[in-house]
Amino acid sequence: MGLTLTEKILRAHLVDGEYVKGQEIGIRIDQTLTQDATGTMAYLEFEAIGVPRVKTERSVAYIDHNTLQNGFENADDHRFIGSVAKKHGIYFSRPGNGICHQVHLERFGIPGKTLIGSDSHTPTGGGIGMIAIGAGGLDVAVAMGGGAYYITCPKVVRVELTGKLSPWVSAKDVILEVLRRMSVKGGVGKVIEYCGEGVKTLSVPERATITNMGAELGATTSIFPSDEITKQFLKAQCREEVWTPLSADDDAEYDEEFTIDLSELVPLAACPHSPDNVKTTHEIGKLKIDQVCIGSCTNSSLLDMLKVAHILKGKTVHPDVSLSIAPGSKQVLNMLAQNGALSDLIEAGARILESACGPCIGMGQSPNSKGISLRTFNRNFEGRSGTKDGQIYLVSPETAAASAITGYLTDPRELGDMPEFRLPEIFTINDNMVVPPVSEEEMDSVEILRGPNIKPYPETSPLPETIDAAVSLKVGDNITTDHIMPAGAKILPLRSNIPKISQHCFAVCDETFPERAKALGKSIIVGGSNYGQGSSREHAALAPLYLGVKAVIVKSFARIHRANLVNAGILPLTFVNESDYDKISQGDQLVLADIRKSVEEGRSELTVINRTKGIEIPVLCELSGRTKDIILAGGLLDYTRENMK
Ligand code: MIC
Ligand code: SF4
Repeated sequence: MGLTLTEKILRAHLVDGEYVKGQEIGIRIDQTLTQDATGTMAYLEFEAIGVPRVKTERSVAYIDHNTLQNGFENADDHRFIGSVAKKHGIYFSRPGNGICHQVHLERFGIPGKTLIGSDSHTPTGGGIGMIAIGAGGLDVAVAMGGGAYYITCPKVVRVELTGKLSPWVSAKDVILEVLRRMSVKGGVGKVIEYCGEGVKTLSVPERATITNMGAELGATTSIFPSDEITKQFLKAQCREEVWTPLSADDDAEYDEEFTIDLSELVPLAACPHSPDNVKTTHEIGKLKIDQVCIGSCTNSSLLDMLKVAHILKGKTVHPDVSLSIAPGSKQVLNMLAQNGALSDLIEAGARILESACGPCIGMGQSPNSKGISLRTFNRNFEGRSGTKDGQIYLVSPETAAASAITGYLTDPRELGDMPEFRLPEIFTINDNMVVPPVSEEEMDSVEILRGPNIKPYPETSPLPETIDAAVSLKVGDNITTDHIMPAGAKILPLRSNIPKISQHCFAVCDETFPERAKALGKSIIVGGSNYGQGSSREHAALAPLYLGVKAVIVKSFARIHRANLVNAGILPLTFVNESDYDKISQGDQLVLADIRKSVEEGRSELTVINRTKGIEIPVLCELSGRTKDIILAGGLLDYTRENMK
């Protein structure tokens, strides 16, 4: 039996465990990336681990999220990250150089390599045939120190692409179709592998749009083969030498498969407030809009921007619409300037933003009250835009640009004939905004620049004998990390200060939570299914840790958040019977008796005693040998330190 591409790469990197689906495996990590909103904490953790130089083949620290500097905090964090990078062997991509995933694809990604990044959209690298996975900052810190990265050995889904996209239908519509079919939890425990004749019709930036937004499926990652098109892209980036051909064997067996005929796809949109709430633009109808934002790591490539510039050329943005555009990297912005397309955008009235995440993470451009905003981004969770009642629709750049002119949601096919958009034979290469690290001999001369807002990792403690604590919060299904630890321009500057940022924990659901949790001293959170979906931010675990949360009991977890809870030493439990969710109320006093002994003995079926209601509830505590030891030690940091002695 042949192998899937996923299995080939994972097997070649296997350093711990057996390649058995559903079991935990440890893989060697070739490359890492961090961004600034998760980076300060990741580098504090790296320092705490105490390895002097990164042991990866390539590690890059990007500054792209916290680029609004309306106070000293973000600028201090940038300086801190820059100094750590310089000292410890990490390349530093300065603010202005672009969004981590876009730049990494252009300048650093290598087919067949493994990459983990402290950002959930790291799977963008799958567009050139990498196994690229989003992870918590601490996992990235451990990988930089040479440690393995652990995942559940995934199932592999084959998505066969046939046909060719119709004019003005876009890669974004492909991934929105996959989301419509699989939902935001359909990818949990799986890698999505794209195959078939249709793959050859998609350029690397198009493939990267699809793998990027595979994060919204909850998938471990997504991957395309590395073929002649990949080679061309790398050649145009003057990196042809890193190319290798990679694909699945013809007789590879998959766990699931389905086909998408690209020629049948039509322009789609994800409606508020979930990326899988997908409808055709026709089903939604002539929706009047207030704002259009084009950019983000999903859709900010040169190809996307050239299409947008073509649509806007000679037109004016509708008087009722504010259009902002953030090209994904300095390379993209520079090439738009060189070929004149930037002028088309400016002439039309677009508000050009710096090459960064910007509005995608609520760093500016929040829409007006109840504002309807079309965005080429990947997430439309409630409140994420910074406007609580904002209505965000996720669309392709083509749909976004066409709508910016008409003032209502517009099917871009109404634009008529589409010219052929080609990637350049050669991109403009200038890595002058990437600072290389100093040599090992010089590292002692580098001073680490620590600003006053940078506070240490919160205190941890080993798993106690018994957990006897009240439920400080009960929430429903599909709680995102944007609910647990909101982002946005006001809160993001606190990412390096856990005591302060924890005051905003669960602000979207219940503003009284932090105070209540602190007053209780120790507590438990109860949630529904797909708890913790969305980002990789470990702050969604570190803030609860700081506030005394000892365990989280839910119907099901999203992958990265569950790992972050374990890393923070918080016990992740699931209901054996989902209906038992109804048997616990906020405020109930719960007991997990002899929990330390049970975990030590590796017992997975445990009983929670609800003392308030006088009932017992069975829960699952599914920990592998390694995660068991991490929980017992009080988290991954303590575990790693102990194991490195
Ligand atoms: C996001 O898109 O939600 C973010 C901001 O990039 C996060 C990381 C973070 O919260 O810093 C992600 O996707 O992991
Ligand atoms: Fe940045 Fe948005 Fe991409 Fe997250 S999803 S990395 S905030 S552009």
